Amino acid sequence: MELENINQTEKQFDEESSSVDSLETLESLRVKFLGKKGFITDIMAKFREVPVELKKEFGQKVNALKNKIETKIEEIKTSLAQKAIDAEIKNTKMFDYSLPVDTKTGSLHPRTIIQKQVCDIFKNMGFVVEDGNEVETEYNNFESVNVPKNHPARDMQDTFWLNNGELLKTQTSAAQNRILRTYGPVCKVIFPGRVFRNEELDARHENTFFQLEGVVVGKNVTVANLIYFEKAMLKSLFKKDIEVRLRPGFFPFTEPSYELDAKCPFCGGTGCHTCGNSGWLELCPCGMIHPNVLRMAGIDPDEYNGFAFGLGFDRLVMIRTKLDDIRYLNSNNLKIMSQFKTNM
Ligand code: FA5
Repeated sequence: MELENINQTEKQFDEESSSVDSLETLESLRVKFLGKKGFITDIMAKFREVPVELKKEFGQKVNALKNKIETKIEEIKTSLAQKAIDAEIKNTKMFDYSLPVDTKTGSLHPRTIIQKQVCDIFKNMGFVVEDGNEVETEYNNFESVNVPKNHPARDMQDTFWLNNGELLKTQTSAAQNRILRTYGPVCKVIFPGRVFRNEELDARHENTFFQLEGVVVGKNVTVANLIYFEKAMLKSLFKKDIEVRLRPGFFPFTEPSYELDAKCPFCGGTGCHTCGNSGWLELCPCGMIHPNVLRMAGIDPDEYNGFAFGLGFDRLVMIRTKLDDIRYLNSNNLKIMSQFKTNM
């Protein structure tokens, strides 16, 4: 009778296990047959009632059935897991290497693009393109361009000083002395670079921005030459005449000094927050190189003269790209930066 019960249970398990299609039904099956109140526990509880001569056979058969059920349940579990993986793979869009490339290409920073364009324009006018350091000596940044210690002009540029007495250059003019020594006395050189000033930030002011400086030294160089080069550069860059104005300025390294402003392209000159309501963007301070600066670079000011300019490069990029806030240029804001392509 008890042996018959084992056979019945096995038959029932075979039937029910053949239709299991989920982990939930498998778990119910396991509880039904192997759980504390399951069939196998029930059968084992009857061991005491089995006649002695059948006990051995009964014990072996129950153990065999228990092992079979455990093994089968593990098999079904593995097979269900595999089916789940197969279904996931089937539903996943696989990478097809034969499809045409659909990747977003990056673009250069607008500052990089426009710097290349401006450098090319100056190169076409016979200028050499040079470089400068970002960490500079006090001598190069100030003294060599006629700004001695305690000169009030030092206050015009709030300086980041380093512990070793050097500084983050506040102006590209810091490279003038080295460049004039290297290329002078007859030369045409531009030198773009990043400069640093401890300034309050607003739509026109950054603490880390770019300038593009230029020097021309020769015999009988005039202010008319300076204006010609500036206008030629702007015309070439904007492909049209840009309205500019020249007003007197002051720089210790130039005499006379001027400020070249461009008409604000955002408001057309009526005044807006980008131009500080003045209608003009201060773009390019410039002037005739001070004799002291030439002298300190080993050039005789009685024989040679020249002009220098220090284009506010980020302001130029703003005008060219119609960005109304200089802070975007250092923001790494891809939404904005990715709009500018190499062919702009
Ligand atoms: C100078 O730095 C001079 N070295 C320029 C110069 C060179 C004059 C050679 C004469 C001869 P200034 O401090 O004005 O000058 O700065 C030059 C330009 O940099 C400004 O016209 C402006 O366009 C830009 N600029 C100045 N401060 C900032 C700032 N905080 N953020 C962005 N641009 C600035």
